[in-house]
Parts: sequence; C-alpha cells; structure tokens
Amino acid sequence: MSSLPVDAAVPSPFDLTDAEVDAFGRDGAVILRGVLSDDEVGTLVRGVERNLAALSPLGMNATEPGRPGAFVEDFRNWQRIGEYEDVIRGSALGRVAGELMGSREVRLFHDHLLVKEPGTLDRSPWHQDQPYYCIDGLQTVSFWIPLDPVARPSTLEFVAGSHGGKWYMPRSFVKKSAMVFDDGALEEVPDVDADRAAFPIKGWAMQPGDAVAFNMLTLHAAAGSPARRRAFSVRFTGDDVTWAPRPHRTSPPFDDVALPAGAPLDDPAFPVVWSRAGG
Ligand SMILES: O=C(O)CCC(=O)C(=O)O
Repeated sequence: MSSLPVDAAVPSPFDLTDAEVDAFGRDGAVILRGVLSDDEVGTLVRGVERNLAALSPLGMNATEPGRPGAFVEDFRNWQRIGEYEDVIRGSALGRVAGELMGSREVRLFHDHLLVKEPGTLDRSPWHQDQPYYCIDGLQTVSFWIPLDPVARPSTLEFVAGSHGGKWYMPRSFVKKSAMVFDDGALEEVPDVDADRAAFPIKGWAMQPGDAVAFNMLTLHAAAGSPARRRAFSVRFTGDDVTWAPRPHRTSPPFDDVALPAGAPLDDPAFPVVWSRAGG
C-alpha cells in the first residue's frame, strides 16, 4: 500500500462478519453499517462539495431535460480531489474490498460521484455496472456511500443473486441508447419494476458512514429523491480482473490507459490500495 497522506483520519476499525462475507457472495450485495468514521464522512463531504463546484470534463447533469431537481454525476476525480484519495487509501474500504472479494490484492478502479438534488424525480434505472466498463473478471466490488441519510424508498436497490454471470446491455440512463457494445450484442435488462414481486429485491435505509458493497454484475437501481442525496461510489478490483477493450467507448472512459487485452490492471490509473499480509 502507498504511504498514507499525512492528514489522513484514523481508519474506522470496521470488522467484517462471516455473515456479511457470505451475503456478498450469495446475494451480490451487502449492507455494511458504520464502515466509515465520522471523520471520513466529513472528508468525503468536503471533497464532494469541491467536486460539485468544479466538475471534471467527465461530469454532467444527467437529469432528463425539463424535469425538476438535478442528478449530477462525475467520474475519476481521485487524482485531483485529495479528500477522495485520502479516504480511498486511508479508510477500511480497501481491506474490506479484499476480504469480500477473497483477493490477495486490491486495486482502485475508479470513483463516481452521484448527487440527486432535492426533488429529483429521475430514477437510476436497473442496470449492471460491469458491462459499462473495460474489465473482465469476477472479483469486483463497488461501494455506494451516501453522505446524507437515505430513506428506504430512495435507496439503492439490488436484485439478489443477479451477479451469477449473465451480462445485460448497457444503455444511457436518459436516452436509452446502446453503449459500449453494439445494439443487440447482449440481452436486455429485465423489466424489474413491471413485476417487482417476481424478483428478490433488497435495499436498506442508510445513514452517513454506512455503505452497500456490491458485485459489478449485480442488477441495481434507485428512485428519485425528495431530499438532497449525495452519494460517493468507489470501485475496486481483485486478482482475476483483466483489461478488456470494448467495441465502443466505456463509461467512464479510460482513453489514457494503454494496456493489452487480458493484462492485469497494472497501470498508475489503478493503484494497489491493499495487499493481504504475507502475499
Ligand atoms: O446513485 C445512484 O442513483 C445510482 C448508483 C449506481 O448505479 C452505482 O453506484 O453504480
């Protein structure tokens, strides 16, 4: 692991239980209560406010035109927002990622900001994350970290067990146009909301400090939000993940990375944030 930044907060002493590791493997999603300390949440809040004040070229308001509120997204800011890097490197997240994935080494894949301003009606539609990405492999984990209290109706929801291997077509959230793969290359995401009772849906009301950890193939979605809902997502990869160029631009794009297909993610864009003691 790289040396800690000098002003890093003391990492939360969070310990995973066997039940949490089992739930992550079985359901592809698990709630982790209090994985970040109050200091770490405060650091992320400061980072998010700086990020919102100056979005990167990948940042956007993803709200459907004419709809109330705002759904603001941005990606890959850890190299310019020091608060993000402090928490990514200094908190328990890297170790927890390694323990959940059963990986010897954990690499940062990227960070993703997702803010719904009060009254945003736009849903984040049902989707898997990995089909939007340039990676293959099974050892993946994304942490969705709300920085405001989130009630059950506004939280991120998951279809338990949907990470079993099927890949669904990635589409843009608003226009629904095909992304990354050619239209028709993958099966369409099932219409979960048309028959919610037919799917094992899981979701949890959350407080700042909590995170949901999920596999990048687990189907997930979120409703709009009546209250401000700032969420920071950070995504990690494990030993079996390799670089996988796609026919079209990925989200987020990694135009700055030149790895051969099938190579490990051995690139400064993807630093190792945790290694198991003893290798
Ligand atoms: O925050 C949201 O509304 C969606 C989050 C999401 O899809 C993700 O973190 O992968």
